Amino acid sequence: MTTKQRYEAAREIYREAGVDTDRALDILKDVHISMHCWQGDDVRGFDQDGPLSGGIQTTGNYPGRARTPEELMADMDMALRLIPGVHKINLHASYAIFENGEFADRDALEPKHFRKWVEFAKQRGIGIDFNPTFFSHEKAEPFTLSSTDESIRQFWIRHGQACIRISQYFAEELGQPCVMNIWIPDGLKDVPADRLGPRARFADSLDQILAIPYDKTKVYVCLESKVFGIGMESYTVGSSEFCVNYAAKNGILSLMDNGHYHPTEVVSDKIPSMLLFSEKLALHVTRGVRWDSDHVVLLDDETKEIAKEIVRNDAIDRVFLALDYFDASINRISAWVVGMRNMQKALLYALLQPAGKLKALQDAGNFTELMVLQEELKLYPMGDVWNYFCELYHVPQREEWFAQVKRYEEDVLAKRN
Ligand code: RNT
Ligand code: ZN
Repeated sequence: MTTKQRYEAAREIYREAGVDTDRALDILKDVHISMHCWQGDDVRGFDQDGPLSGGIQTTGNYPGRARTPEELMADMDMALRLIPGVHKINLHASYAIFENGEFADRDALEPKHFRKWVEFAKQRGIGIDFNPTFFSHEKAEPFTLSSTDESIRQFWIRHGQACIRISQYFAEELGQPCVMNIWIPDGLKDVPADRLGPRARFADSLDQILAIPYDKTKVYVCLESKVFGIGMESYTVGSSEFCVNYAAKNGILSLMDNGHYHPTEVVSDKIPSMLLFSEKLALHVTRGVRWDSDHVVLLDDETKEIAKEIVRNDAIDRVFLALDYFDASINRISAWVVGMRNMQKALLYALLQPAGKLKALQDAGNFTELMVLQEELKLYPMGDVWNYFCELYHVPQREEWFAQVKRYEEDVLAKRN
């Protein structure tokens, strides 16, 4: 049987369950996911040689890490070729590209330092999202926007402001909004004597960053919270309550990273509450494993639940989806492709649920039938629908894409050392 014939058979099975697979694929093709550049080089960036700091860590030293902008761009291209649809790329300020021997510190970054990224995005017809980099820098230890040292705090405020200008440049050049996410690693390893002071300074710093003029229809500033970091186990300045309240009060977006909460807390459950009170929401989709918050996204239950909350609440246009993980122990291009395709599969899974029927069962108190149907739907032939989607958008089906990554590893990655 051809892929199309399999799809047609699957379409019939879903149709009987009240699901329109053609419509699902039509919606899925328009979902743009922001692919994080930092998976390609273990979050090193191009503006300094120091270690990765901020309580985040990559482990492993799989060969072939991108060492230059050209290598990173080539690797991202390779990944994007294997992912159906049109997506965005997500950059950090530390990925500035300095030309002709010049250098600018984080507080002096300008749009021109990202000219090559704009060129890259333009040629591929994709957008760019952005992140100020408040880590991996000599001035980032131990505090940034919550520092008691006024000159350090001002340095990072200028960095935030510079990043807003760069984000607006991306939006204007590329004709699509830029999501700019602020995350700071500030926190304490052990029991604080003052939890309020750092947060008050952080709030004031954010006020100063946001005080510069910018176009809110072009730049969506977000604030990402976190419950812990390595070396910041006892206290983070940017806690969940801080970030959600600050964002709501100041007209910016909350960004929820599903690796940043207590272990039994799930972002999927937070999404509908956020949607009730905020017009837009941003997500970092990732996978927490014990102490780590940044494993490659799998097609696991929580990823599917996140997708369901977005899809069945009709919020595809209100939720900005980005991936955030970094694994240096496996082929880095595969890490991207697996995560991106899994996010799409999770969305497809959600789109293939008879949402109205399931909701009616819940509302009517038919919990037995609700469970029966939800469980049976898990083995419906989604794979045949997914493969057809891959065929439609000219990317390899099933694990066939991996042959291309292997070849690229032999031809390109293995030659880097
Ligand atoms: C860290 C945050 C943050 C970073 C990236 C590199 O815990 O999740 O989003 O991972 O900005
Ligand atoms: Zn994150």
